[in-house]
Amino acid sequence: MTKKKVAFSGIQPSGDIHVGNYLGAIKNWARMIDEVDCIFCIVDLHAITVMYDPAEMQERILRAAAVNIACGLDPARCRIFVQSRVPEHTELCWLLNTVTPIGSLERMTQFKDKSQQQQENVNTGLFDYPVLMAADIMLYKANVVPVGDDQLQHLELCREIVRKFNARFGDVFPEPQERLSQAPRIMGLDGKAKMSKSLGNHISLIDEPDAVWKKLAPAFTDPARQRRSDPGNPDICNIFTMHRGFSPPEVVQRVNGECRGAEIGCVECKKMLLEHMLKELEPIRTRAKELIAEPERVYSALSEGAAKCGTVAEATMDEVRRAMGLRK
Ligand code: AQP
Repeated sequence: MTKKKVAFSGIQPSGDIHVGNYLGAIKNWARMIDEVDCIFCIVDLHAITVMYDPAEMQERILRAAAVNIACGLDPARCRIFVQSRVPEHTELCWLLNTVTPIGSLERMTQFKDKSQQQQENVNTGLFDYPVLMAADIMLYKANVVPVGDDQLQHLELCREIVRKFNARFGDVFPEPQERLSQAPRIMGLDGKAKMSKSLGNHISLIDEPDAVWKKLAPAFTDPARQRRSDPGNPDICNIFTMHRGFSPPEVVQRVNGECRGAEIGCVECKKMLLEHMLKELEPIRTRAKELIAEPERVYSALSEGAAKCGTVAEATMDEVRRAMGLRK
């Protein structure tokens, strides 16, 4: 029997998980769950590289785990755990630091963007974030990494680290490949930057229907559409990108044609999106809220996931320490 490929994915407990995370990553993860050996990690050690309130962190982790499970990451069919519960992630990060060129880290656009956003807290962890991400992936010898396109540069760096490590210490790690979804970049509702937990430009997966409409109604569309009679270009409209993620093909086709022909206004288009978005998100919201109300069930799934991942992580670290001459 051929061994299943291993997929690793992470999500930061840095705020409420949103439609961008869902269409760009989580929906894809849930689809892969039976095809590959899936490992999903709530990456709390990444989330502390920005300012945060320690009193809120455990609640954020619970919510992130509950939402992911509600999206279909069934702990009976995959491993889901919290990063800081498997200390080998940070040990491997340190070892990989010794083969990672500073120049490569300096080129990372996420570091540059986040440094701009938090000029009072440009910390070493933020700079080293991509090496910890490489460690997350390499610890499980993952072959596949499903991500949104904002993470492609980090993944390219991970492959560089794999090549440098293997060239120096022997062939220990495979080179992981990305798997993008059909909507690898969802823009924020204001159209200025990608939809992010921390930029206040998102629709959360657990927002109530009224709140979703309140955010969707004023959302940025194709600026060429000043009046209903102005023809639009769905290819550059974030609302259309979300239609492709949520609406059935016949609705996507209709919106595409009617927007170009100015037969439909942006409000009508958004109302159609709302209907299909809510249809898909309603069961997720209900299930996530049930799980948040039963934290012990979530914590028990996370502990089980950490125990299973810990065993794999220990074996990899044993191999790495030997390869690097740190053990006989
Ligand atoms: N806007 C997006 N469109 C498509 N995919 C996205 N992802 C994030 N934003 C979008 C993908 O979601 C997965 C988990 O992301 P993350 O939590 O690890 O970190 P992030 O990319 O930094 O997400 P946020 O929401 O923007 O968080 P903050 O504001 O905390 O930085 C990843 O696969 C990511 O590509």
